[in-house]
Amino acid sequence: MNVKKEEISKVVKKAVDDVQIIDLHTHIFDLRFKDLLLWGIDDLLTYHYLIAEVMRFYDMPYDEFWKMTKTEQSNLIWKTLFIENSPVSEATRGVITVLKSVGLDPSKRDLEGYRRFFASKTVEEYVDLVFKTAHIKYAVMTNDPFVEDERKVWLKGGKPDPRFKSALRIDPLLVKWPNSYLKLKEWGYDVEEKLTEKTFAQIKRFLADWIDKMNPVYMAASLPPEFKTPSDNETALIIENAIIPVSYEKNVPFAMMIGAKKLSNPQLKLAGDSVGKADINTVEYLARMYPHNKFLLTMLSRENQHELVVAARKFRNIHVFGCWWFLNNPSVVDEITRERMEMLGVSFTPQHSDARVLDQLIYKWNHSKKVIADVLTDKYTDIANDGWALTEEEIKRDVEKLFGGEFEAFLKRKF
Ligand code: HDL
Ligand code: ZN
Repeated sequence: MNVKKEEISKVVKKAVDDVQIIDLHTHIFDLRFKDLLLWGIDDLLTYHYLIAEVMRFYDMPYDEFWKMTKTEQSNLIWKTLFIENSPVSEATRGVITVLKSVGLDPSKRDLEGYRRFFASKTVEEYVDLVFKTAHIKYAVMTNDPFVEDERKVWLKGGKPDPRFKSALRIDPLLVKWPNSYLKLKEWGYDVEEKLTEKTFAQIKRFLADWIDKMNPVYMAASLPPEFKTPSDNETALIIENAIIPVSYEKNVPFAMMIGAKKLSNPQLKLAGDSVGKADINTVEYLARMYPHNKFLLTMLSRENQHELVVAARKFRNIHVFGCWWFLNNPSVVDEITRERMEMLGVSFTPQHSDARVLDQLIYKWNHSKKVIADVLTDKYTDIANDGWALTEEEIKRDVEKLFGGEFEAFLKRKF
């Protein structure tokens, strides 16, 4: 490594270590939501990624696993993925990163001792510990008004924790309309299954009501690989006739998370979703047809990544974020972050954690920051070697943009 690179690497590492992170997509909850917030070793070990991985080592019927208690599942995962086989996958490695980061000794392999540590913590203490350890300024939740346990918390109200912001998640509205229109009727919205002007107006009222209630940073939906607009299917019609107008009127961006193939293996339940290449023409159509709307975009297929970056170059109302789900592995995060930076500079958000278990904020960010810092160091070294004199302040400025500053700037823009 030449001298310049070592010096630059030190400055980049410090800036990335110190930056207060905006985590713009997670599945964690503030304390109003009580048991919906998952945390601690047994929730870490029974993360659906590890359930998919552990089942690969057994021929037991899936139901035999599902009948186990959480502790039994956790014990099986620990034995299989950590003791009988080395924890070299990203999700198993993540558990070790968490144990070490909260002051436990992974070399002890003492699952019962780890359980005693987490049992000694209150959830309030642990939220503080995790946010401090992971340097999280705030995390954006995933808030679905169609989930009864969540809905009742929103209806009750209560003081939000400023470290948790909301995102209005509307998958059921878009991909399960034949069911969700009945829920809207029950809640007092005069909709019918047929998508008439009146029904669109009532869907817009529903969205506006929930935006007023949640004050979301954005509206979001996970959309399948076959998602297409323009189209006369319900998903496309509701997006163009309800989501997009409300998104503009309320200045609440629409986050499209495209490429998730739901329940490819239904026997794995939440762990059963897969991935498919989606149609970038749909993304470009929406950005082109609605230039005053703001779209957050993440796509699940590695094969969509390069064309998504090109689309973002063409449409400034697209903000690309995260290496989502099956892409959140160091080898892929490195490739995607490099191609994004090479075509977008710092006008994107390289990562979100997608944490489902509070503790995962620690490992998902620890692992991603290492990769992002390496990419930045290489890019800075390239220009420094050609005479571009960088200052520490400029590196700090760029890092703050990449870890949420540019996202917040995008939210403020009016196209
Ligand atoms: O739809 C989503 O937000 C996905 O992130 C799913 O929740 C998925 O199960 C997941 O947790 N991916 O990391
Ligand atoms: Zn998610």
